[in-house]
Amino acid sequence: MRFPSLLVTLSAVTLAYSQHCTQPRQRQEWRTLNDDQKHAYLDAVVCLQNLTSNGYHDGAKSRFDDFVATHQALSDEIHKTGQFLAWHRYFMKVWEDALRSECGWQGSLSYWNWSIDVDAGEFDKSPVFDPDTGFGGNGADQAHKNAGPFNNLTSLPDWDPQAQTGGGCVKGGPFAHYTLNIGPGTLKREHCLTRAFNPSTFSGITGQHVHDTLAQYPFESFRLKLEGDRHTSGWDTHDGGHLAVGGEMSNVYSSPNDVLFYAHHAMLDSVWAQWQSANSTDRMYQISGPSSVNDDTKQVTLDFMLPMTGLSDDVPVRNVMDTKGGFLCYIYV
Ligand SMILES: *[C@@H]1O[C@H](CO)[C@@H](O)[C@H](O)[C@H]1NC(C)=O
Ligand SMILES: *[C@@H]1O[C@H](CO)[C@@H](O)[C@H](O)[C@H]1NC(C)=O
Ligand SMILES: *[C@@H]1O[C@H](CO)[C@@H](O)[C@H](O)[C@H]1NC(C)=O
Ligand SMILES: *[C@@H]1O[C@H](CO)[C@@H](O)[C@H](O)[C@H]1NC(C)=O
Ligand SMILES: [Cu+2]
Repeated sequence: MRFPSLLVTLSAVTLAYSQHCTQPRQRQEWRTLNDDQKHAYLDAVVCLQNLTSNGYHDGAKSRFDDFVATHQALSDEIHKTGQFLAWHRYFMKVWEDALRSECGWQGSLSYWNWSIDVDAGEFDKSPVFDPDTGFGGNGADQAHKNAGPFNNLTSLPDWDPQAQTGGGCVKGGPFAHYTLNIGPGTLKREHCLTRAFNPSTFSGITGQHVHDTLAQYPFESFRLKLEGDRHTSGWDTHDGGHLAVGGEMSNVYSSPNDVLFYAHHAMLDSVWAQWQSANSTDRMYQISGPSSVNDDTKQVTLDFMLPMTGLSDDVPVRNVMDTKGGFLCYIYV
C-alpha cells in the first residue's frame, strides 16, 4: 500500500500547486535577452511614460510617474525596515503587470547581475548601459554631482564623492530626453535623469559579497546584510548598487526614476529567493524587522499589509513570500 498512497499524495500536491502557478514567468539576466526582447521592454517603459497618471499623487503626470511617486511617498517606511524586501518584491509585480496589461508587453522582468561587471573590472562597459539595447550610460560630466539622500539618511563613512564621474543628464538611450516630474529626492519638479558612476561602492556588489550575504541566517541577519545596516560602515548589495550608478539612482526617495532601479531590485529579489530556497521549509516564510524607521515597536509579520498608495491593492506580506505561491508566479533563471 505504500506505493499507491505515495502516488496519491504526490498528485494531490501537484494539483493544488498547478491551480495556482502552473507556468511561472522566467526572469532572466538582462544580457541573456536577445535584442528584440530588450527593445520590447524598453518600448513598454516608454509607453508607460506616455500614458496619463492615475491621479493619486500630486505632481505625477504619467503612469511612469505614479510608480516613482508611490516609492517617494513611502520611502521612510519601506527602507531600513522589515518591509524592505517584501515591499519591493510586490512593487516589481505591480510594475510588471502594468507594462503587460497597459502596454501590451509580453515579457517578464529581468535583473541586472552587476557582480559579473564589477568582478570583470568592467562596470562602465556593462550591457545595461548600452545606448541602443540598454538603459543608456553615465551622466554628462559636470562639476556638481547631485548626490542623493542615501547620503542624507546615513553617514556613509566610506562613500567617496571625489570618486564620482559624470553627474549630469544621461546622454544616450531611450530615457535621455524624458522629463521626470517626481523628485529629485522629496521634491516634485521637472528634471532630467542623472547618473554619476562611483567605483567607491563596488565592494558591495561583488560576487564574493553576494556569497557572504547568502551565508547569513536567520532572515533578520540576512535582510540587514543585504540592505545595509545604518549602524555599520562598508557597502552592502542594496546601497552599493544604488550608489555605484549614482545620480537619481542614489536617491532613496526618487530612485525609480532610473529604470535600472527595477533591474537592480530584481537582482536583490533573486538573492532573497535564492536564500529562501536554500531550505524552503524553514526559510520561505521567515520575515522580521520593524515596520517603520521611526517606530521600532511594531514588527512586520506575515499579516502586515504592504501599502501601495492606490497604485494597486494593499496586500499582506504573506502573499509575496513565495514567488510561485499563486499571487506571484515567477522564477529566476
Ligand atoms: C511616446 O510618445 C512619443 C511622443 O508623443 C511618440 O513619439 C512615441 O512613439 C510614443 N512611444 C510609445 C512607445 O508609445
Ligand atoms: C551572478 O553572476 C555570478 C558570476 O557569474 C554568479 O556566480 C551568480 O550565480 C550570478 N547570480 C545570479 C543571481 O544570477
Ligand atoms: C534631507 O533630509 C531632510 C530631513 O529628512 C529633508 O528635509 C531633505 O529634503 C533631504 N534632502 C534632500 C536633498 O532630499
Ligand atoms: C531545513 O530546516 C528544517 C527546519 O528547521 C530542518 O529540520 C532541516 O534539517 C533543514 N534542512 C536542511 C537540508 O538543512
Ligand atoms: Cu526602494
